[in-house]
Amino acid sequence: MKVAIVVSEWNSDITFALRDGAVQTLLQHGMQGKDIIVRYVPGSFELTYGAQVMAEHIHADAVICLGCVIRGETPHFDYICQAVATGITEVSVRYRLPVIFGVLTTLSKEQALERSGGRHGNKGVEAAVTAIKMAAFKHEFLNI
Ligand code: DLZ
Repeated sequence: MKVAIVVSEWNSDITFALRDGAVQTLLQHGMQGKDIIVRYVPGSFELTYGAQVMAEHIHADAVICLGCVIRGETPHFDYICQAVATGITEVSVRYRLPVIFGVLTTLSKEQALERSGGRHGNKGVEAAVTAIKMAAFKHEFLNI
């Protein structure tokens, strides 16, 4: 299995914690480091393009998109969230590839911290588990 991870550098204290949670989870489930490809984009808005490039150039079983958009700090919060949600869905449909939405969309930095290794867990871990499940789902039908 091969998994590509696209990480937004905006709010990197949060997104790098999501990345670490995702990578650690994939390793714990038996993946090897060489099969986990991590690349970075400037902000969550660019996750769609990042996912598309990964889908085109890496023969991955799933792509995980990790980002963090904070409403209080982001005047065009709704546009970014809507764009990335729609964008990565389109990549998933177009390339017939599981593309996982690991983007925190929170009201405050505190809420983001709680979901990137705090009391609400780590969304990166959840994204990795979802990627594994969806890759297995895909393989089940490829083998029929
Ligand atoms: C510009 C911007 C702002 C204000 N806030 C965020 C944010 O909270 N989270 C995030 O991931 N990115 C943010 N960005 C950057 C945009 O995603 C994008 O990188 C720029 O608009 C350039 O296209």
